[in-house]
Amino acid sequence: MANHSNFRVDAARLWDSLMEMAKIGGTPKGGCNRLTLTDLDKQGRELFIGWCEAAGLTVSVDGMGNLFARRPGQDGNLPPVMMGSHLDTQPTGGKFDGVLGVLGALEVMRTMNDLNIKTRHPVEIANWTNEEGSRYAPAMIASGVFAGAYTKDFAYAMTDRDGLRFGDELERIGFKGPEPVGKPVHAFFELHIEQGPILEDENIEIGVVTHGQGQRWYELTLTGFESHAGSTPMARRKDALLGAARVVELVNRIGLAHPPLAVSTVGMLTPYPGSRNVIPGSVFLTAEFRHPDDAVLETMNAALIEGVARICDAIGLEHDLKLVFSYAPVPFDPGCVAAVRRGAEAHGYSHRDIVSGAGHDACYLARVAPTAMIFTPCVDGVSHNEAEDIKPEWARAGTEVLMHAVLEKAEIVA
Ligand code: HGY
Ligand code: MN
Ligand code: MN
Repeated sequence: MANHSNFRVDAARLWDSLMEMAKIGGTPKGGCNRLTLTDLDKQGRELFIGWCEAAGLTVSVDGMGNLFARRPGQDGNLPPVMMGSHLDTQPTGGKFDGVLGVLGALEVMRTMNDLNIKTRHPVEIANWTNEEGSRYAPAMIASGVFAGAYTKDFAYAMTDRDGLRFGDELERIGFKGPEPVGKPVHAFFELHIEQGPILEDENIEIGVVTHGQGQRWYELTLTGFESHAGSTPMARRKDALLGAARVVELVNRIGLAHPPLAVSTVGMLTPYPGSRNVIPGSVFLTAEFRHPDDAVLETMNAALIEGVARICDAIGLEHDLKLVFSYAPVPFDPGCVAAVRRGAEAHGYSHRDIVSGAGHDACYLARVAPTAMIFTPCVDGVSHNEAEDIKPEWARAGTEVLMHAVLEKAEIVA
């Protein structure tokens, strides 16, 4: 195997691209608000496509808006080695969640061009639509359709809080592409910030991701009875917001009951009608659990169902509890994980094995191709926050390890 441990990337060029992309949907606090299928997402996609075409890559779009930028290999009939992530962000997201993986992959392509590297397999960058799941749930829907976890029609029918359909919005921004969703992939690698504190706390440059933890996402509607805040006696109320408050406490208690790895969160809570002198008649809220062991997720699920029923009985509320997203813990491919580890060692970067707390498109790609992830530290472990930040040297290290792993699987021929 050709020695390609000395390939350095152009860290300044990568950083410039990251900062340029961050201007699209940039927020006053220095973050990014580039929600999926918005005009800002369209602008980000178009900027990325321009860069890919300037690097001589051929861009294609599939029926879920997934973007693929292809660099030919010696044998065009072989399935590509793919690397990528997502350009969509949370509403108060950062500059690097997802974007580092897409633009790090572009930097790998640019460096391969600089060094005139030829590979046996084609190499492709992927930008997966709607990884975040903020505007449209479930998350990772487009890599999920690519991996056969959902149908395209299911995805097209998803609606956001304003009732806008995924399929219509994809068409509106001009990225409902002609390519079929799903194709053979030789191997997939995703570079991503850790979004947690472990690597920085331990002063480690590279996370060799062995697993993605499992997740369960819920939507819950509590229904009571709107009535006058001043003239309704306490004993005669059906206060949906009181119920929601107890559910928030329940969800937190369920997470705390499975230390040290379980996490539980209520992220959205919308009372109706939202008038200060009306007892809320209904509340919409979301809950989510995560853990590396599916049996623990099952126990948390049961505790939620029992707890919500008990709370509603006590107050006299109706409830509709829906599981909207669920996947079991994902082990990544040992061969690809070893390639990542070899990349860190070849470049002399400190590294440790780590389980991903966040979900990623790689968790679905692992169903259809040998897959692994590379983590970089992030400042104070902060992500899904406008203060999200990384050091340029971390971006360099992650991108060089990505390049090493991709070239190992794509096989250098010249
Ligand atoms: O929620 C997640 O883990 C990812 O950011 N979609
Ligand atoms: Mn992400
Ligand atoms: Mn995210």
